[in-house]
Amino acid sequence: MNEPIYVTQPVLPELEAFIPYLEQIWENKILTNCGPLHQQLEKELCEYLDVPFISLFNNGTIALVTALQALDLDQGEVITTPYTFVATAHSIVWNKLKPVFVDIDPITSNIDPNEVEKAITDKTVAILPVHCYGIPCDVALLQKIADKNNLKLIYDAAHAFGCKYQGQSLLNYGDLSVISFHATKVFNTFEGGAIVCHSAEMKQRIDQLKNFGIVNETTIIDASLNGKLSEVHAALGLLQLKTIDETLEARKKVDQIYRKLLQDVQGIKCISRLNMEKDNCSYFPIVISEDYPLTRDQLFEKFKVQNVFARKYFYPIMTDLEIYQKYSAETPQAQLLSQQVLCLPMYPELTIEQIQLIVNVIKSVM
Ligand code: T4K
Repeated sequence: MNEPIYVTQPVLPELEAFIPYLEQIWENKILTNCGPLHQQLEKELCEYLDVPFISLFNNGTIALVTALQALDLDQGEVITTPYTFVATAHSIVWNKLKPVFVDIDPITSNIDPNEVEKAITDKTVAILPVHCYGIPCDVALLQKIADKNNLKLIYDAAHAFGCKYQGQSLLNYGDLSVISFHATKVFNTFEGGAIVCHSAEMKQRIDQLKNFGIVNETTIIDASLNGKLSEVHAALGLLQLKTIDETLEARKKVDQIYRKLLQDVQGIKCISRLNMEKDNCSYFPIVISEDYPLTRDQLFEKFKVQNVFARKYFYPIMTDLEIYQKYSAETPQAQLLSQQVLCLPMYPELTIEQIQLIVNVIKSVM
């Protein structure tokens, strides 16, 4: 039996390279609260990602919660996609806002701007789309809708580290963008995340909110969380940045090989990535239609027998989860995609032999 192949495997630097950073931390005894490594990582990330301001967080979820809080939204409705990870919806509810789920465009798997427009009411305060799998949303149209209706636009860009689209970082669109640096992401700091914003004033507000709302010893601006990234995590980020271009290049190769080997398999469609100046190939989702001899769930089980652990990102959709059923909505495209999608293993160290094995499992029933 082959070694287990998981949906992803984190990239890690050489352990020896990490030691000097730990020695520095041990030496100066600054462990957290936006120390020197934290500041350096913010600076280097702004340069690498080509974004004006970034605030690091201990994970993407707290960053999402804080992003919504930072915009001071009056209690109301936030239009979002049901085809996502639960953190997107949780962040809305944590802010005592009401999620309004609308359907997706099945080609991109992202929120459908026409459906967004239809769902706007006088209670709507913001739109929270997700660049699912790192595939850009229709950023131009969404901005137009947000401007026309005076709504805030916050992107859940958890999957979109390093993507460039239509001449700039994908993270520059909207009022705020939130990234995740979780172990399963393209760029990881074990756990971590960040908010990208457009002004020094907003960065200052976010930095205060991620530190309990502290302005100074006697002033607290809001009841907010502790979202700070530690110095150890920041150190790892600095090291990961040194090899990120190689990481992205390796992912692209895996993506290309899969596409080539799967191009003629009846009933299997690889979700296309839009034409981007820079893509991160963060996931490799395939859609299994009725023309394929097995259902998605049967293929998922068949993989498991072969020690291959593909994942159903994203199934079930939010409105099918018991906790979100009270926000139910008609979203047939999201429903269908969630029943047909399977994310294949995708990470830089996946070998040609492993890709071949995965493809053979798919082809073996033809
Ligand atoms: N918004 C969106 C759209 C998101 O997708 C996410 C997170 C967020 C917001 C929130 O960001 P964070 O707060 O997480 O920063 C994973 C991740 O935990 C989660 O970060 C991610 N999205 C989501 C899509 O997937 P699981 O429960 O599927 O992960 P898990 O533990 O089953 O890991 C998958 C595979 O990865 C494992 O089978 C093996 C491998 N793995 C995983 C970990 C954690 C490793 O090899 N090493 C590891 O340390 O949720």
